Amino acid sequence: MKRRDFMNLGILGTIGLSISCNRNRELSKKRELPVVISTWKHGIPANEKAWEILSIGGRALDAVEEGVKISEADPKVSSVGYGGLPDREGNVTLDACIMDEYGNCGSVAFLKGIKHPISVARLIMEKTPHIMLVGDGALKFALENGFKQEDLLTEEARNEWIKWKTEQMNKVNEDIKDKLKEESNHDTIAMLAIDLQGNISGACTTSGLAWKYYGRVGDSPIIGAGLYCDNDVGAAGATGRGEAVIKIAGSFLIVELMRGGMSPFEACREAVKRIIQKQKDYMDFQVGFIALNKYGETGAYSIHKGFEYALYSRNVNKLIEAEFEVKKQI
Ligand code: SD4
Repeated sequence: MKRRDFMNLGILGTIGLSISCNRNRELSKKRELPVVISTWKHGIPANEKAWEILSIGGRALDAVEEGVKISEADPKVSSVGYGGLPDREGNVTLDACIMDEYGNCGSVAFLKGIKHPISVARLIMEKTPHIMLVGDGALKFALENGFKQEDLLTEEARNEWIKWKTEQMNKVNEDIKDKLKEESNHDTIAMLAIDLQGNISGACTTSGLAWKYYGRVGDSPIIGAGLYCDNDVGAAGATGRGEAVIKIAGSFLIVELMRGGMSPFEACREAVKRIIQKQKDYMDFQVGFIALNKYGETGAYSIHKGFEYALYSRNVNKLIEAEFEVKKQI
């Protein structure tokens, strides 16, 4: 490279940097905190709970934990906690993770019989030298720390499972037999919040895909896939087919794209495009992302039409349909 070209590049770089610094200064002045964003319609009551904490100056970490507990306890939410649809053998197995403003995180996977896996994840984060406990180990830890074991399979979820099993037995085609039911099972809650102090935390909790294999773990408890937070930049969370999200380290990717200057919306869209470019079967599954940056800006994007998210900011809690790449709704 010639010296002059090199100097021109240097000047362009400086101009770019100063434009982005100006934008950041403007955003900093305008930011209105707190803000909480979460996936799907049941994010509305979850946001409501989170807002009670955020609006009185509470910590984002407490807000996201208490917020998602509303979905975990709701038997009508068929992809989270109590009332979640079981695996193919009839077991409700739960995955969850949480991350705070210092980059601490905790996670549980393949946990059975505990209604609030998010609180177990938080306890692992705060009370152990570890990040992730799974299966029997996670259950043992929960019971030793005062959590109660209960049957999380509701009558409705059990009936759905029996219906699914009967349908499978009547099918001759092996391919169809092995297909997971996910089209109507996209209710995982990922919640991101920024508090009045400007600190960011996130939580993600799910019963995973219905009729999954026994022992299957999705993206939701995987730090960087189902959830990621960086207090200097922002946070992201995911819903939909976990395998697709893990393959691109979805939430980490979005935070890194925001670090590079993208808005939350642009970063979510770029992550969806990444899935579409590399995963040829994207017409068969849904993935939706939400993101929040340190200025309180939010964004979302999904592969298919139909992904909704709940946004509580400036004292208004509303349900918004995300923009999407493909019109076909699944
Ligand atoms: C999983 N991502 O276990 C979860 C499922 C989901 O809304 O998001 N459902 O793959």
